Amino acid sequence: MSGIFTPTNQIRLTNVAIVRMKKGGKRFEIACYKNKVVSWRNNVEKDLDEVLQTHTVFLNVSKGQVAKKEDLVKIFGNDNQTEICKQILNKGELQVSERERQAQLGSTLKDIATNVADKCVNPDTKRPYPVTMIEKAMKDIHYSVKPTRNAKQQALDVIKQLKTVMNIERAQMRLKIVLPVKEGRRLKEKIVKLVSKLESENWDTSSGLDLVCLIDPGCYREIDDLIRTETKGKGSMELLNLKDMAPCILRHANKLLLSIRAAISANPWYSSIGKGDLNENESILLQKSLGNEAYTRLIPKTLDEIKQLQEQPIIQPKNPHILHVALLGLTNSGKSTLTNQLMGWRVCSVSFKAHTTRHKSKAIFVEGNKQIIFLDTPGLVSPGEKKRFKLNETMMTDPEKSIEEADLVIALIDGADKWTRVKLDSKIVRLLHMQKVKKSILVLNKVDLIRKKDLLLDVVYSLTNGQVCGQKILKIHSQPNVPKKPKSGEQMIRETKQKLKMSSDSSSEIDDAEEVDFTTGKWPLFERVFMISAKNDDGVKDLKKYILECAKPGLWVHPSSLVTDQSPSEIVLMAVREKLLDNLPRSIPYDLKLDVEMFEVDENGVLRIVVLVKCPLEGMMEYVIGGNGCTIARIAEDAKQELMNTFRCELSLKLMVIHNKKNKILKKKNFYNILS
Ligand SMILES: Nc1nc2c(ncn2[C@@H]2O[C@H](COP(=O)(O)OP(=O)(O)OP(=O)(O)O)[C@@H](O)[C@H]2O)c(=O)[nH]1
Ligand SMILES: [Mg+2]
Repeated sequence: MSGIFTPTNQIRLTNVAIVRMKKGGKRFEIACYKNKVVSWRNNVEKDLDEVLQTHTVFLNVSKGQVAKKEDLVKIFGNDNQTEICKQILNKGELQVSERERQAQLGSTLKDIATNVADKCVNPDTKRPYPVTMIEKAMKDIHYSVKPTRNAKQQALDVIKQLKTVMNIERAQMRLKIVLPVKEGRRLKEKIVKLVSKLESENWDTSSGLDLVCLIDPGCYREIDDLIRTETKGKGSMELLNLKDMAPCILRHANKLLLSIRAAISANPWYSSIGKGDLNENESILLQKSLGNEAYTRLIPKTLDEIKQLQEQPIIQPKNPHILHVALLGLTNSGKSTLTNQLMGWRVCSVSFKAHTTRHKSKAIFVEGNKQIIFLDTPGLVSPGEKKRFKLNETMMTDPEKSIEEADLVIALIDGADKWTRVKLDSKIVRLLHMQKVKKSILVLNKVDLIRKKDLLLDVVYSLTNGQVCGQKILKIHSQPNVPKKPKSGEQMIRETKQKLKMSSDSSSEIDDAEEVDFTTGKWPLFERVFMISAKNDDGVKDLKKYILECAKPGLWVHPSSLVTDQSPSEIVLMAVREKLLDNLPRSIPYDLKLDVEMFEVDENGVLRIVVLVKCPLEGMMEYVIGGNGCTIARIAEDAKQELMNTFRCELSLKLMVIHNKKNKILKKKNFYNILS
């Protein structure tokens, strides 16, 4: 008799996390769901069925070999599979692959950093640190993540250790304590010893003592115990504020400005530079009064903050300098990565997929008396690409507008892309030619990906036609390693037209080409060449130094607090789009429409955001949501982390996946939401 025989003691499982225990000279294993073992051990998950794939003890889970009853009785003293599973689950060793272990450690490190950022402030500014800064500091102190302890527990250890390298403290809680007269007299001293600052103290002969104080969150339990046990329920404690953070600095600056203006307006030297601007004397006075706070920079979250920022006057420093820098390059060359690195702040969205940036945006950097405005642009696109990726019209015109505004143009080339690095794209050459009076520099990015670095010299030679800043440069190899790429139809037509010296009404490129051939892929007028890795922050310091040196005397055009001209909802949509691009296959992310449904700051200062992800097809919704909602949960979590780094505050992000057209009908049926 033929057929496949499956032994009865063989069970096959997939996608399992195995926990192994050696006992009595034998090895026993249990099959669990991924990510659940640690939750069980930390008491977060209490339902055993959510952890165990099956209440069965195995000898080998991968081979599906079940343990024999007699072995269980001999070694564990009984054959109760559930009890033995529990023993193994609690004491056994969780088996993970090296890749999984690294991924787990990475995500725990991020969780710890988020917890620390959430709990702590810089005591000087009373403002929280961004998560990325905490992560970096944790790496600097070589903090080793313990996989068996949860992020919250480890965060407390990390805070202690971080205090040795940075100015960090737990954000204080504000409490109101009310005690009857007798208990007030008896306990006041004890309580005062436990608080870090007594803000107010009121005695009333009838109601008793009323204290408002700031405490370290670590002392909360002790104070609570003291009041409950010693007053036998007569005293009370109320949490007024979970975190004592700095008040909105903009309001402070504006109020101060009004009083300064009122005080000096009678003086003869008062003359305003322009509407809302400050003259030098006002600026100096305001800066003196505000100290470093005059430069507190933020991305506004509330309408109030937006309004205040818009109304904020431009405080001119002494001897102000300014520079507009446009970043030009093909999609994916790293323009947004470089902008973020130069800013030291995550302002722009970055993704490995093409066409992440959809609009030009400004990122404003301030150092000393210099204001640098970086103009991040969408990657240069041809009409064909615009149609294929359903891109908006502005993506064609934005780079041109930015370059018009710029004083310095950075042509950014992906140095690791062997197809695009051999020739400057004709769209770049055309734009450089349009504004050739402007200073331009060549920046080769992603050099971390290039093994043979000397090859870059040939690339530079070829892109600059062997000339930088009017000087000839040396050629190392006889011929750069230029791969032959099949010519596009568009390119062949252009070349044929040039050969025939035809001019076409429909193509402005060809019109312009009567004098210059943009297809040569060379630009001999670059002032400088830089080779960098924007991602690894390699060589970016030198580039930044050069940019700062290029700044020219001139009034600042934006208030010093302004970080970007993108609206908060634009930032949110871009961050969600970035993570959709990173996590969804093929062209799906390009077909999704996004809408901000809710954006508000709650009473605890937590930014609450809801974004609608609209799918044109029902089938697409499954991809976006993923099995058990895991894809959309990952996207929400990743986008949340990025947004916390941008807004530098706590936030919750909810993504709702809905059908684009049948919005109303399907809202109930196909509505999915994840709260992260
Ligand atoms: N290895 C490496 N990757 C980089 C570097 N700079 C950027 N990248 C990666 O390149 C990809 C594209 O980066 P972006 O900054 O989004 O590129 P962009 O030019 O703004 O792209 P668009 O907005 O689509 O025009 C991302 O995956 C980045 O992480 C680098 O120096 N080294
Ligand atoms: Mg970009």
